[in-house]
Amino acid sequence: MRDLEDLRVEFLGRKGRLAGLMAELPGLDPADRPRAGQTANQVKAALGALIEARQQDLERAGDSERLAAFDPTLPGRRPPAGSLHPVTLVIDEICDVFIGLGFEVVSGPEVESDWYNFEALNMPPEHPARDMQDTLYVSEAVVLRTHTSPLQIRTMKERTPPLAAIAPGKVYRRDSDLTHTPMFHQIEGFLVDSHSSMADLRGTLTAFVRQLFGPDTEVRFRQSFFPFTEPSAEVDISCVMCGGRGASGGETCRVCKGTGWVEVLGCGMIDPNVFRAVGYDPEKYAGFAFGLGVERVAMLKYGIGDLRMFFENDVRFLEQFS
Ligand code: 2U9
Repeated sequence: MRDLEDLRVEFLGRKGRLAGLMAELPGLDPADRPRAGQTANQVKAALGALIEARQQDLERAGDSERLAAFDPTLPGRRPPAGSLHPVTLVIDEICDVFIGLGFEVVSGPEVESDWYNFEALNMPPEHPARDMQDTLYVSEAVVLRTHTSPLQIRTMKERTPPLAAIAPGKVYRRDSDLTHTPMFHQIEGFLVDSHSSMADLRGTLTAFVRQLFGPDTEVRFRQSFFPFTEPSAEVDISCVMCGGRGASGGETCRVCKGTGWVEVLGCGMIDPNVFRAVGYDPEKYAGFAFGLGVERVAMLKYGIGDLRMFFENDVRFLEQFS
């Protein structure tokens, strides 16, 4: 192909041999000029046609060479299949653990009335958690749910104990910085029966974190406060990074900041006022509840350092979980 192009330039190019002959035409006897010009043009056309024909031959030969190299039995290229988002994977895994413990999974609306989101959960109008800073209001008494707790309220109102359910889903808060996003995922769970205690809560959550983070995981409960539970506690597990030593490779562990513990859950015994709001007699029933942030658990489980990764949808991040 290259040689052919060289030939074309040599004979037919702007400074080629034929152009050289043409340049000599004005010097010829005027009587000979027309015939010489005609002959030169015929030669030019004939050469052009020969080169063109040869070029086509060569191209066809190249095609059949490529065709001969083509193996039609090779498997095709698969289109990218996509994969489940790490938040979905963690929700599925947590649901599986609780289903195994006898819990059912409930779901419901993301836009809630003030009553379901706050009032029924022992958060009267002046309660600080209802502050405009935290809540995205749709209208005066309608909000984007700030937690999945309204699902438990709905379940209790519709049914009678014994009940054990978990409620996974999106929640919304007016919050946005390096460690908070206006939308994140929660899983809350609850159990109501004629007899249930803090010991049941402790046993359930210990079994849960050991299935999720491994059988050697240590658990500790610290007293805390939530409007909807009394007493309340926060649950720490031994650090997933350093195994509770507080350091790895001689350096202070960056996940637990050297404490050996990381917080994963909030929990408590359901407040009697919550039972009254749904029409349950607090003398007759007792129950426990707990809640966790899914992104936080996913960060601990997969060693993800930056919350924003979950929402950027960079395929290079997402395909690591398939
Ligand atoms: C009902 C009664 C009680 C759910 C609970 C927590 C403690 C808790 C946080 C964990 C991290 C929310 O995502 S987070 O910011 N949750 O600490 N949640 S007890 O208690 C309930 C729920 C429903 C009817």
